[in-house]
This record gives sequence, C-alpha cells and structure tokens, in this order.
Amino acid sequence: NSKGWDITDPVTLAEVTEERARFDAPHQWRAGAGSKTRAVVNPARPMEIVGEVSEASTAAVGKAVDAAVKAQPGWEKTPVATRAAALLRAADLYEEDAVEFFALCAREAGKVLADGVAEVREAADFLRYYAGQAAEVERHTTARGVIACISPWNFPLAIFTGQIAAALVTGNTVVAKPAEQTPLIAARAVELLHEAGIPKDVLQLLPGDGPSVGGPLTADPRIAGVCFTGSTDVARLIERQIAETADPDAMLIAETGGLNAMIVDSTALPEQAVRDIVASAFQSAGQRCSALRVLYVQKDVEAKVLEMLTGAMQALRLGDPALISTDVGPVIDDEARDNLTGYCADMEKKGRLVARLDTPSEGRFVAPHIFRVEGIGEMEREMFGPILHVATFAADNIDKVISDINAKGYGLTFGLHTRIEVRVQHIVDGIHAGNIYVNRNQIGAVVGSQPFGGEGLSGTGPKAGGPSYLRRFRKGEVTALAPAAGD
Ligand code: TXE
Repeated sequence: NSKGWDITDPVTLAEVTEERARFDAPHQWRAGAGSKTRAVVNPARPMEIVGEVSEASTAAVGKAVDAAVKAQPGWEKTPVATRAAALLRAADLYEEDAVEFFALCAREAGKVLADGVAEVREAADFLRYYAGQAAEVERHTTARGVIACISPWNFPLAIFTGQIAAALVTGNTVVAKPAEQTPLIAARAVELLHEAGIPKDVLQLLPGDGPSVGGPLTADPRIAGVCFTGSTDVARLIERQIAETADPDAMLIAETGGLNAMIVDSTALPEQAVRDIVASAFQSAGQRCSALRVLYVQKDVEAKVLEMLTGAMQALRLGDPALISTDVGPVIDDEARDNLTGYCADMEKKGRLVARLDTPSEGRFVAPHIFRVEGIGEMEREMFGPILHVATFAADNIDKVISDINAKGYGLTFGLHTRIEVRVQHIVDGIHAGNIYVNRNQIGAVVGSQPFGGEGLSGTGPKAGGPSYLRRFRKGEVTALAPAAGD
C-alpha cells in the first residue's frame, strides 16, 4: 500500500506545507501541443492563471488513434511483467512527486490538502493493485486494442490514473482525454507514466473539451472500448455513439452520478452520525459522486440531530484550499457555482432552508447548505455541491423509505447509522446500491478490499478496484479465475 502522509501529524504537516509553498509562487504549468490555448484558472482565486494548456484539434484525434493502433500489437507482446513493472515504477514516481500533485490539486481543482493526499494515495494504489493482478487476467485472453479513457475533474488524478492503468497493464494502448478543467494534473501524470517506461504512442494524452475531442474520439470506429466517468447524459451519448459507429463488440465501462441517501435512526450514536454526515455531504465541497445528498432522520431524534448538524456545519471553514485551515474549498467552475447558487436561492424562496454558511463574494465558492425535503422522490437531479437535503421518517415507515430510494433508479452509495443489528440486515438487503456504508462516513473506496461502482443510472460496472474490472479490458473467456467475490 502507498505512503501514509499522516497530515494529522504536525511534523509531516509542516514538511508538506513548506514543500507545497514552493509550488505556490507564480508557477506556470504548461501542457499539450495542440493549436488552441486555454488558460487554467484557480477556482479559489479567479484572477490567478495556474497554467496553460494547448488543446488538441479534432484532426489530432484521428492521428492519435492511428499511432495507438500501430503501437498496440507491440505493447501486447511486451511481457505482462514488464507492463506491470512500469506501473509499479509510476506509483513510486507519483509518490516522489506528491507535493507537486498536492499543489496542483489545490490550484487547478480546488482541493484541500487532505483531498490532495487522498488523490495521490488512491492513484498509487490503483497502479500497484492492477500491476499485481495483471498476470492472472492475461491467461487465455487477448487485449482489446485501443481504449479511449474519458475522465472527470472531480478526481483528476485518481480516476484518470485508474482507468489508464487498467487499460495499459492488460496490453491495450490508450488515448486519454482528461476533463477540460484539469488538464495540468493529467499532463503531469502522463509525464511520469512515460518516464516510468510506458512508450509515448502506447499512452497519448489529448487535452480538450467534450464536443471537439471527446466526441470524435469515442466515435472513432477503431476504438475497441471506452472507459468513462462523468455525467449520466454523456454516458448515454457515448453508448449511442458506440452502438452506431464502433465495433459491435466494443466495451463500455461507465461510472456516472448518484443521488445518495443515508438513514439515521433513533438508536444511532448522534456524535458519530453527525460527524459522518458532515464528511459525506460537505467534504470535497460535495463534488463526489459518492457524496450524501438526502439524509433520512427518524422523527424522534430529528431536532437533536439537526441542531448538532447545524453546529458542526457552522464550524466548517470555507476558503482557499491553499490554506491548511480550510475544510471546504471552491466548486470547480463558474457554471457549477451559478447552477448551485441558483438552486439554493430557489430552495430558500420556497422556504426550505434549515441552515447555511455565507458564501464569499470572490472566487467560485458555494457555502454548505441544508434544506428540508419531503423525500428523495422530489429531487429532480443530482446537485453536485455542498448541499444536503433532510427528510424524516417514522419507525414503521422504513420500508417506504427504502422503496423510495430504490425507485429513484440510482444505485451508487448508501449510508446507514443504527445500532439495531436486524435492522442493518433488513435495510442492507433491501437497498440497491453499489457501495453501502454502515456506521461510518459514506465516502471512499479501497482498491482490492472495497471496490467502487454503482448500479442502475449510476453506471454499468464492473466496479473499479475489484477483481473483475481488469477482465473487461481483455477479450475471451477467463476460465482459470475464481469467481469475482465482492464485485
Ligand atoms: O460532466 P461531463 P461535467 C456529474 C455531476 C456534474 C455533472 C456535469 O452531476 O454536475 O456530471 O459535470 C467529457 N463525448 N458528474 O460537465 O460533461 C468531458 O470533457 C465524449 C459526476 O464535468 O460528463 C469530461 O472529460 N466525452 C461525476 C468527461 O466527459 C465527453 C464526475 C466528463 O464530463 C463528451 C463528474 C462527449 N460528447 C461529473 N462531452 C462522478 N461520477 O463523479 C463531455 N465529455
């Protein structure tokens, strides 16, 4: 497993902070070799340009796929041990470079230090875990060919790296399109992957937006598979595109949004529940697909839980992620901020506000908000920010809550706080969700032991970091493997 970086330890924290300051001076990161230049702006300080990226043209997409097609047979013939060794080397390089990644995560993606640490740790874990699994998956199967990896901005290093590592170690070549908001992190990661021994044509990076780069890439008939994380709408679009243009056997792995709920009953330990609610709803400014959106509290403890929750929310420090004291950073861009603040204003007008912090006028900030709702049924879509909705239920009504949550059709994460053992079993059996968290916060995945992924509208599986994930990147029957437990 990767390095600890225990940032609760003052000595480590001081070292990391001092190191990080090196990257806090005006530092122009540059990436890409395309025609159109885009300035990357710090979401917490809109006047600050973090770096520049030259985006790929649509014509460059075809050329990249040409090169990837040519390079693929040679890469597949490269012994699996060599491919895996490159991933292991990359994991070490990521860790050696961690502080620069922490700085980039803060300045390009608005991530607080703890989230930056989690990014590097998860990315290194993906690299090592897939490297370890590759030899077994290799037997009796062949690589698919060229895989398009399309990734989002909210885990600009971890998801980006996980997709690429899985595709590469199984003998495929990769054309990766990172989110337009976070190309610099992606570019630094690809530099390190190349340095670790992955040839340039085997892994190519195409910075750019969805319509001019992502669309043409996934529509290229020579693509053997697409690995996508992002919105449900774009996942549907890609699915249709593959059906129309690509090889009929092309693979699609799509991880999309969620509308995640948590149930807290009257036997739950209130301090623990409130701590976990705050982490699940507001960490990463709520910009996680796993984040808690709708909390169901049993009526008899509602007043107490809401009072404690409001207090805990008020203690959160909203601000610049470059400051160590910050708990909640900005949201990713102006569009996200406007969408979220518009929604909050609307909910306030409807008289739904329970509590909120104040939003700073500078920067792309959205303050944490808590709103009251009748239930998950009235939520029209996922609000990808620090916004929590609270509903209540009576003890004899818990099955209705379960069926309302299931009826919504998303199935990514679900949380439960209770001390009644039979209730745990009953609810866990009833809820359709890819990841269920009992008496803990509703975030996080651990490669190997806790693979992550959703059901229904939340994705097409298999779970990332789980035993059958890598198999999807190969063609043919794998008979030698044990059944995919826990996947
Ligand atoms: O996602 P998009 P966005 C959800 C969340 C968020 C919403 C919109 O609700 O508010 O999606 O976010 C690329 N062909 N999640 O706009 O557009 C795009 O360039 C091929 C949940 O960022 O889906 C980027 O690289 N690719 C989620 C990637 O798709 C296209 C994380 C994701 O962008 C494309 C992010 C096209 N036609 C957002 N159009 C999670 N599961 O955590 C866009 N892209």
